[in-house]
Amino acid sequence: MGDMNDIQKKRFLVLGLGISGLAVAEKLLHKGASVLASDSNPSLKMDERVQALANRGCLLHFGPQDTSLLNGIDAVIPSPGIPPVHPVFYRARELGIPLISEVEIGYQLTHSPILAVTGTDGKSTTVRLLEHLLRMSGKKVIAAGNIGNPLVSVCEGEWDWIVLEVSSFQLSTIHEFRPKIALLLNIEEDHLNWHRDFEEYKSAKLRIFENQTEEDTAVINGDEPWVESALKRCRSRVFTYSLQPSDAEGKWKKKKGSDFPYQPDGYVKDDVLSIRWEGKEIPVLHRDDLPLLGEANVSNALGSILSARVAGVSIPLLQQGLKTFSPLPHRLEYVGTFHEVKYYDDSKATTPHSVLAAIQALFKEGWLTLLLGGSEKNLNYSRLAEIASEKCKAVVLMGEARKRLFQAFQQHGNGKAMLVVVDSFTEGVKSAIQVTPPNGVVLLSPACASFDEFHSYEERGEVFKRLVKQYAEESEK
Ligand code: UMA
Repeated sequence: MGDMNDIQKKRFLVLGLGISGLAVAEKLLHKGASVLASDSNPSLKMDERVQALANRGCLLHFGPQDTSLLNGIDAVIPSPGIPPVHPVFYRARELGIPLISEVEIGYQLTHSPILAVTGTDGKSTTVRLLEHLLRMSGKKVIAAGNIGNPLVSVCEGEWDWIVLEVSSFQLSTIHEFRPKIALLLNIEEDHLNWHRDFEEYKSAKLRIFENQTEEDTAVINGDEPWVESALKRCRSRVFTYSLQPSDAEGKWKKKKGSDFPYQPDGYVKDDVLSIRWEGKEIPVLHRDDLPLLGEANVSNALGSILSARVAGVSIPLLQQGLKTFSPLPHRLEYVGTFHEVKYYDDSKATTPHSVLAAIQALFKEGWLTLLLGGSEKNLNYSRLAEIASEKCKAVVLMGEARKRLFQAFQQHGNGKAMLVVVDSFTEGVKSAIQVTPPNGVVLLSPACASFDEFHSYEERGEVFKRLVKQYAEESEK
């Protein structure tokens, strides 16, 4: 992408002035570059940070974005949320104008080592866990990236480690981005309203290893079907981890449909999360001591243990850090027990894959009511419908996706779960409360984004918690 030393001579178009766009425009201006910043939303004109950009010489444009924005531009910085089919991106590619992600700019400007985490589900919890583990061991560390803290805003600080959450959107437009440690958790269908198809989404995720060399480390979930293609691409030192049990002789079973005989470096043995390190087996933590629910979290913890060990955290500090980690809100968060019913807020679960992980964590032969639905991401719900109709006693379908979800349950469900279709989120929560008997569990794990009724998954989760508590108080009166 060229040398960032001649940044002052360049003219950048920053497309989109959300969290990422604002931060990158500020940084480029600070570095002396010329910046034209554009957002399709004219109401942003009055935003204080936008005004500050204008005061520092940034050219601004609001409203419909056409290809004339590219006149005289050397590079375009796309906001991660704007899909690649945007006409300005098309034309830029035709003209040979590079598209450069904000993460790439941050990478070019930093001297600190980066531990990058990507995957479809569990990224943010893993990033926070790694931040906690590294901090506990006395390292100066910051969590950045897709977690909501753009890399460009922190890249010039003096850090022992930057733990960076990277999305497929951000990885699509990297050039030289080369994390010292790269952890890939899982790849499941997601964001098919942005990526052309699953293959393109998967390729974007695998780009996290693209520029690594033998001086770097890749940490890979060995249970994933793409593990072989990832391993073929990696030039870095590789560690894998797996939840697969070993056989009686201690040999690892081959994954179904794969001839790759891997011996994982992280695994669970006799319920203890363990690693093989410098030829020795090291038991790290009993799974019951991990303050996170479900198998998916055990898998992510194995990836985190290996990554943190590579980053220099000792085993005793790893053990202490894992035990003292506090789970993030809206991720299988226990809300409380009201009238003998347990409530869990998993509003962050915006893919079928993450909902399956939640069902697996909470299903115990008892009554489970699942609240499902929200805005559409064009994902495939067939497996979710199959498993949810088997393991849940009731499923409440809501939001923009309710019709497609209903069809999926009709086609792929076993017809055993009670299906309730509602028009609004509030109605959905009330229905879930009404149909769930004492000793049952109500789980909000929507498999969809929240934008049909809310600004964010956080807002949806907060509304869920408020409604549940409100209902409990009302029924006590
Ligand atoms: N816009 C245009 N033209 C368009 C469309 C949109 O100008 O054609 C403008 C919008 O009016 C808006 C801006 O672009 O002002 C939106 O930017 P954005 O959606 O890229 O969002 P940001 O606020 O910059 O936040 C982004 C990430 N958002 C997305 O990837 C959708 C944030 O991740 C991230 O925290 C932030 O950068 C800092 O890195 C959020 C997310 O949902 C949490 N990520 C996805 C996920 O985790 O599943 C990938």
